Amino acid sequence: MLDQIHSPKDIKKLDLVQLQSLANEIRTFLIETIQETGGHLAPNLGTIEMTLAMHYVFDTPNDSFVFDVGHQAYTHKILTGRLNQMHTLRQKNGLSGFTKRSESEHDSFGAGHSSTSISAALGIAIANNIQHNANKSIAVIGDGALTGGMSFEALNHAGDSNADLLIILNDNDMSISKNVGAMNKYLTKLISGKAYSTMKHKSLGFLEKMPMVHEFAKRSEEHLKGMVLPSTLFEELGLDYFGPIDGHDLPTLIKTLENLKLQNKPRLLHIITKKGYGLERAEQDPCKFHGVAPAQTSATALPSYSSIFGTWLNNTAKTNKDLMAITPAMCTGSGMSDFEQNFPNQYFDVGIAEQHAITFAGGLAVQGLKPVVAIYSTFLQRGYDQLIHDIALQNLDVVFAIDRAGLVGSDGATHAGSFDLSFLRCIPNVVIMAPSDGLQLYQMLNLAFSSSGVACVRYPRGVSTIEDYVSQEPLTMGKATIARQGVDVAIFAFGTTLESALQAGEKINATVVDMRFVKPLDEALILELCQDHSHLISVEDNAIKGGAGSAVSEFLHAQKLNNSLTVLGLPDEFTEQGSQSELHALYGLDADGIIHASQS
Ligand SMILES: Cc1ncc(C[n+]2csc(CCOP(=O)(O)OP(=O)(O)O)c2C)c(N)n1
Repeated sequence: MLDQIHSPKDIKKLDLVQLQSLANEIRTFLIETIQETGGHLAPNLGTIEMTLAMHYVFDTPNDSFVFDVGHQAYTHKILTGRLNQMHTLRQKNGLSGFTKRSESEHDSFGAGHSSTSISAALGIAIANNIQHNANKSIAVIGDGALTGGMSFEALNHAGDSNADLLIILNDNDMSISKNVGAMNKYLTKLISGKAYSTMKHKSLGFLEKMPMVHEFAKRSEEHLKGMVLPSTLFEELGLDYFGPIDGHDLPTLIKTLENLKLQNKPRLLHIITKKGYGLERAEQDPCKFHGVAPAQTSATALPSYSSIFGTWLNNTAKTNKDLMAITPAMCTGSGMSDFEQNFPNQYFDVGIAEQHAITFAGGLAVQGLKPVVAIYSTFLQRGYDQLIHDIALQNLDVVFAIDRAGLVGSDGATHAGSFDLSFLRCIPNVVIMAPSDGLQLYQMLNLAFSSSGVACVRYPRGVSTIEDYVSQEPLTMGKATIARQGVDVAIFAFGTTLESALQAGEKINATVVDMRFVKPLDEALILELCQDHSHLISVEDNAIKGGAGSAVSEFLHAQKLNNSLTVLGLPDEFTEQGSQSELHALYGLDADGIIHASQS
């Protein structure tokens, strides 16, 4: 049946039995395809029935679906004409792993970062109203994404509006790891038996005021679970609350959505789903199956940068009771699973709340504790003002362990850590270190932890080139080191671009410098090398604009030095998706790209 679905119109012709078989087919297809391509397996297995029901009842692209994060929208992609491209998922020139406006008219809002859906869908709903069209706007948000501050800001606005907005809360009790926080506990209480029993009574009264649905409500006992429950938190905020209902029960989903389609106030449908639904091992370990690697990923014994950070955290906490590690919902990805077990009193998963994570660290710091905020480069963008206003301006002692800096690969532009050097370098009081390997990462974390003020260590996704990395050998703040002596051409390599710089340096007999620090820059060494190197090349996996090469350029200009400088980095455009090595080649950051730059 799957082959016959070319657009959402095709599923509207199906009866319930056929829809159910289509759900099964999609499940089998997703399990097979995602294991090959890699991608968000467990989240997508949990949203098949919901998405089918949404497309059955509503009409995209006139009606708008806004999927939060967009990582659970594979069924939506399949139903909107992208089935035949699914094998290209997350690859260079292939389908995005998230919703993307340029990919389909059915993707009404692009995503990748969490907790934006209610804001965007509310904007669409209010625009629909202003433009006098009756199209529907639907946000799909997970219980994890609901922990993000923007969701609350949007609910605050939505509940006070008359917008024709439907929020579908996809509650699977999981973020990537187990979901956290008071809101999560509240949702659990809502779906408990106690809530159901009061709901049944109250909901019928509500429905009797609505003749169109009254008949239907009487018919369907199961549907009563989908009726309005006054006095939930959402009701108090001004939204009608419906549910909870079983998010894998297609008939109930369809009936409930048909009912909700008739309404035009801000309303929230709470559905309960199981992450990984239908695949036993994913249901058992939804965290592991949140995202899976492509089939042909080669196994390596080398440690990832995240795991090196995790080891450093464990080792350092043994002798530092003041160390407090904070993650905004990225425990596993940040290499903190062992730390969570070993040091539960020094560990805080604050939910998908980067802004809060940073200011919370500031609060710990003013009391003399030593916070370490583990955060992906791309998600640090969320906490930029907090970093400036709450941390740097007060020159608080906070370490930022910035993972996934530079090109991250198949997650694409939404997740690329392309900008951190640019946006950090301009903030006073901030030190920025970029290790060239795992050993240096360990040493830099030691240096960051022992120095006062704001210390950022940014490191990439992937594995270090070396196996042994635990070292108490101190590094000197702001000192670069010459990794290879050559003539005439000097390559200033920032971070892990050192490897390509050394390969290029061998070929063209260039001097290669492991810069280590972006701020403070080793100006003395640059001055020295300017004397007998006419051509300078800087290399970084960050935007050229404002990045580390810019820092070198600013310095040369200030010193009135005329050495020619070629700055290699990311161009002034959002980066592609693809493997990291494909992208390094594409942007001229591999050895060939550096050699090419030395010849121009
Ligand atoms: C701002 C931001 N921080 C962190 C992430 C990483 N992230 C992607 S999905 C996810 C969990 C989302 O949980 P939920 O909304 O419940 O969806 P589920 O995967 O459980 O369906 C997280 C933390 C992100 N995408 N955006």
